[in-house]
This record gives sequence, C-alpha cells and structure tokens, in this order.
Amino acid sequence: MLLLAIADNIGTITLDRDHRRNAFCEEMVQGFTAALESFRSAGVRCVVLRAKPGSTVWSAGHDIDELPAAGLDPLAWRDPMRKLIREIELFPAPVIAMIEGSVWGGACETVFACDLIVAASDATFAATPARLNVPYNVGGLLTFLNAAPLNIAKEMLFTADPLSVERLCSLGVINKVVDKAELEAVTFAMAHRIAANAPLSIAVMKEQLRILAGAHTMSPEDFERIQGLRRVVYNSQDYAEGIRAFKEKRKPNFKQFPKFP
Ligand code: LCV
Ligand code: LCV
Repeated sequence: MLLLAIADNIGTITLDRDHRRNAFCEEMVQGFTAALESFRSAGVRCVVLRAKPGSTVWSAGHDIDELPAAGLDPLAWRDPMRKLIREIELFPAPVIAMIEGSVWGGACETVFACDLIVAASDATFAATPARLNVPYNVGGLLTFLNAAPLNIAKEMLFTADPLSVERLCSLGVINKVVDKAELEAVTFAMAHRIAANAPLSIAVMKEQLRILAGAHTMSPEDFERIQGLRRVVYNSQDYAEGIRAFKEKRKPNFKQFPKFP
C-alpha cells in the first residue's frame, strides 16, 4: 500500500492503494509507522509524502469501510488516521506533502499536519465530515485551525466543497502551487535545501512549533461537553445513514436536527 525510497537523506513515501483511491486503512497506517521508523533509523533529514505520478485522487481520506458502526467514536485517539497524524507531527524531520489530484476528508487534515505543502495547480481539497455526518474530533479541528483562517476552515467543513489550491495558496494554507510538470523538481529542491541544513536545530524547532501550535487551554467541563455533543452525532441515525449512503453510492438523506443549545 506504500512505496518507500531513501536517497540523499530524503525519505519518500508514495501512496499505492489505487483501487481504494488511496483511502487510509489501518494496514496502510501500520505501514506508515514502520516506514517512519526505518527513516528515523536511517537518519533521514526530510520526508516527502506523495501519490503516484499522474494520480487524479491523492487520497480519498479515511477508509469509510473501517468507520465503526453508530455508537462508537469514529475518530477516537487510537483511530488509524489520528495515529498517522500524530506520527507525522512527532517525526523529528520536516514532512513535505507533495500533492496532485483531489484530497478528501481526513487526508486534508493529514496534509495540513505535514510541515510544508507543494501542490500541482489542478489539485483540490475537500473536507467531508459534514458529507458523512461524522463529528470531527477536537485535535483534528485544531489542525484545520492551525492551517487555515477560521472562516476558511468553516467554509471547508460546512460546505464540504473542494477548494482549489490556487485559492488555498493565496490564503497561506499551501506553501507553493506549481505546474504538475515541475511538482517533483520543486518539491525535492525544497527537500534538499532542508536536508542541507542542521537536522538538530530543525528537529527541535519542529517540536517547539508543534507544542506551541497545540498550546490551547480548555476546561475539563468544556471538553466533556464537546465529547457529549460528539456522542450525540455518532450515536445518531444520521451517522449510520451517512455511511450507508456512501456504500449504496447514493446521496444521504439526513433528517436529524440538533436539540442542544
Ligand atoms: C473506502 C473508498 C473511499 C473511502 N473509503 O472512484 O473527514 S471525515 O470525517 O469525513 C473522515 C471520516 C473521512 O476521511 O471520511 C472519508 C471521506 N472521503 C470521501 O468522502 C471521499 C469518498 N470517495 C469519493 O468521493 C470518490 O471515491 C472519489 C471522488 C475520491 C474518487 O471517485 P472515483 O470515481 O475515481 P470511485 O468512487 O469509483 O472509488 C473507487 C473505489 O474506491 C472506493 C469506492 O467505494 C470504490 O469502491 P468499489 O470499486 O468497490 O465501488 N472508495 C473511494 N473512497 N474513503 N472506500
Ligand atoms: C558576527 C559577522 C556576522 C555575524 N556575526 O560581508 O537566527 S539564528 O538562530 O541563526 C541567530 C543565532 C543568528 O542571528 O545568527 C546569525 C545569523 N546570520 C547569518 O548567518 C549571516 C552571516 N553573515 C553573512 O552571511 C554575510 O556576512 C552577509 C551576507 C550578511 C554579508 O556578507 P558580506 O560579504 O557583505 P562579510 O561576510 O565579509 O562580513 C563582514 C564581516 O562581518 C562579519 C564577517 O565574519 C566579516 O568579518 P571579517 O571581516 O572579520 O571576516 N560578520 C558578518 N555577519 N552575524 N560577525
């Protein structure tokens, strides 16, 4: 499900699960963990995360077939995508997301959790919890908030519409947008620049920025209220309907409305 390579202190992970549009399943995430471990032992100084050249879908996000039935938190701490995002954030060298094609759902957050994003000009990002009636989790929403202005995060999350990388780059969400023909050259040039600098200083600054970006206070009461509200969603009929509709390849018919202030 992943192709790995190391050259010039740069580790490359290529998503290779075309038949499921590179949806992230548990087995794929286990492969990520092993790959990053091998990169760490090899002293890799920069990681490039990419899809195969010419991909029209970079990743379809969380593997919907692995979402739990109603009643269980679909994005709990041990969920594979949550684990993947933590691994990217904790890896002691920069991870550059090299994007071509469309990016969906949890894959948007995965890319936003990377340190740098270089995208081909035809790429798009679509956040999809509202399309499936999934109650995104607090840490995940913070990743969106650290990547995009609040109103852009809301537009992505509430409309579930694909946003162009041109627009996201103009908003500072994406580092560089290039013609597809230059995507590899520009990405790896940046990776080489990083690999030529001091790995220790970069690793420590990356960890400091992770801690600073996550430094938000929240009262235990607020956290418990959020978890209670999320439970209403993943316990709902509409949660089951969202997943069923995807599997039946039809538009979901959401009927439920919030009964909380
Ligand atoms: C499992 C899939 C998937 C998939 N899982 O090809 O962010 S949250 O909260 O929403 C979070 C829970 C999350 O990330 O949920 C996943 C959100 N992702 C999506 O909503 C994208 C769902 N996929 C699509 O809209 C289409 O597959 C795209 C537009 C990505 C590609 O369309 P295309 O016509 O090229 P198919 O739809 O025909 O997909 C090929 C096969 O991959 C499966 C899909 O069911 C199909 O399987 P079959 O060949 O068995 O029919 N597939 C696609 N995405 N996320 N399976
Ligand atoms: C002492 C100097 C310096 C200098 N200190 O003229 O941000 S952090 O964490 O990195 C932080 C710790 C920090 O700010 O570190 C300093 C970072 N600065 C740099 O890396 C820039 C170093 N300097 C240069 O790259 C060049 O000096 C520039 C491009 C600024 C100017 O080049 P130019 O050819 O015009 P010289 O390099 O010939 O410098 C003239 C004299 O000033 C000294 C330099 O060693 C030289 O001394 P000598 O004439 O004795 O050879 N010098 C320059 N910068 N930051 N000394």
